[in-house]
Amino acid sequence: MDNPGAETLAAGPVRRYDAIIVGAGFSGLYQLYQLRDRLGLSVRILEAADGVGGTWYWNRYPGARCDSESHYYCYSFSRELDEEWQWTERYPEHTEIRRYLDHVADRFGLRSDIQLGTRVTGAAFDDHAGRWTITTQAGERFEARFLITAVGCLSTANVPAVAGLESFRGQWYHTGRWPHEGVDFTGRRVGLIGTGSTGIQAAPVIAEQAAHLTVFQRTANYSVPARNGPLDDEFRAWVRANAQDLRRKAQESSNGHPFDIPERSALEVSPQEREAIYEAAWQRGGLRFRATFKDLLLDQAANETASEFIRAKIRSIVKDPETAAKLTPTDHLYATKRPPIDTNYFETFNCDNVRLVDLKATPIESIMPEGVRTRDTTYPLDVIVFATGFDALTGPLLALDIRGRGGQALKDVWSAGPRTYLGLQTPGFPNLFTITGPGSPAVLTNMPVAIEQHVEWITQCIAHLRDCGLSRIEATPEAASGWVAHVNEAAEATLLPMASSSWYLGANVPGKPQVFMPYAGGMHHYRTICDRVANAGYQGFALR
Ligand code: N01
Repeated sequence: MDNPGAETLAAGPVRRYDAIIVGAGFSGLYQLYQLRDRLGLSVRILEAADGVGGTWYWNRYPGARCDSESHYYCYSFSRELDEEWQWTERYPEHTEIRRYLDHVADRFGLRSDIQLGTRVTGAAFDDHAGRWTITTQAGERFEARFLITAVGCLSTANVPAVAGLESFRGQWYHTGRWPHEGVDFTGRRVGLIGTGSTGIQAAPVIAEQAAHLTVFQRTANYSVPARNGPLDDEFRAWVRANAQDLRRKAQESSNGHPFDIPERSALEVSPQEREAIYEAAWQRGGLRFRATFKDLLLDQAANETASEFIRAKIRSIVKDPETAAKLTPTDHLYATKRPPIDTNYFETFNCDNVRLVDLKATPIESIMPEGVRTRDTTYPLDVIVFATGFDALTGPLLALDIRGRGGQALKDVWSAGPRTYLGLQTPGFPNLFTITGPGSPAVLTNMPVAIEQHVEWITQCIAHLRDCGLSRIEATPEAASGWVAHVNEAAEATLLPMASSSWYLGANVPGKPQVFMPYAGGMHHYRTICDRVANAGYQGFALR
């Protein structure tokens, strides 16, 4: 490497490193640890926020907690870290995840190499020097041989361009940029727009405090109870005793959860047996509901049995039949959009201070000074909460204004949708690695499992370059074309592309190319492909 182990201050204001990492969430922290402590490189993380945590730094909305269970929504690379950290709840709340990541940053001495409050606004590759120049909002400049984006998949807030928002007399917030001091809803009339995982988590908590809550729903959603609760010592001891097995199971699974997925079809058991299996999964709670049968995302008729089970639950929980009908999804199948889990979401609509507005029947026309105006009514509000999701996967990357060889902009190269090889690299952008980018399993997995795989692969790849006296790696156009075709093929083999309103397809952001972005072939399969590519001398990449 150019300056192994040391930061070099070149003449002028440019600071040089072996690698610059953008983002200090789960992926950035681990990537720093690997490159600095395992390879001895000089590395700096540039992070826009004033603290570590990535997604969890920003998502502090009421009810924000992880949908993966705490004992596997965490790193697995350090046994000591596992042994010293104690999770308190089945699903960790955002505060607890931030405490965990703060602990990781301290425990591994990472903070000295993290520069907070630093928003990257540009990155350009100098073909002659073979280096990236990274610029920040404050006008700082950095140079590095490797640029690694660890910007998360769901970090660019999607605030719909509703006419009149600026005229609103009350306060409005997006859940993904929640104020640190919190929001007091006491005595206030709140409008919540959006019923994805976030809106479904937030609605019951807001309803408990607010004078009145109006939920504006565009697409009705399926949700399964989370059944959150405190963890006890017996469970923690079980996790400790089975840590290796849990880790192996998560790594060998299709989506990074340590679940046993039975080798049975939903269609090969009797209706009574199927009902009993769904009922047990409903009582147990969580994303494991999706793992009750092997074919819920492969066979429409099999999926319909799960979808109908949840629809019946909604009808049985929600007392007002008209509200229940509006809350019942009919335009897509269960889990073809990211499945939420909840604590009393459907029950919330039985409260006197909660009402549901079906935006399919009466779309929002504008925001007025006094509230939200739909086609037939104005709803007076003091606070509007946008739980309207993110410009997922590509949004955070394009915001960096990355320019590769010959000055070509990533946004132009991806104008018809992302084109990557393994989700790790894009032709024309040498030495740029993307952690959990489009074309990788990313958002279809329990993220820490996908992140650890990516970080370790990138680290091994950079070590390989160094050991071979090479300085550059770039995906070939042929390999990227082949991979894009494979990503499409993998999606088409599932029911996932059938949900036309899914953010997996970019459908939630007006004007975004509609392409199925994550790799649906399974994390275990993806890991095997990445290992095979590396073992074959980085097949599909040009090295020099
Ligand atoms: O966002 P979403 P989210 N007018 O895009 C609606 C992760 N997550 O923040 O479905 C009116 O899913 C939109 O309607 P439609 C998780 O991966 C993780 O809830 O597009 N409504 C939808 O109802 C999740 O999937 C955890 O028709 C508009 C909602 O807003 C991802 O984040 C917790 C609208 C947006 O739903 C995103 O979830 C929470 C408009 N103009 C979230 N635009 C964990 O536990 C959008 N909507 C880790």
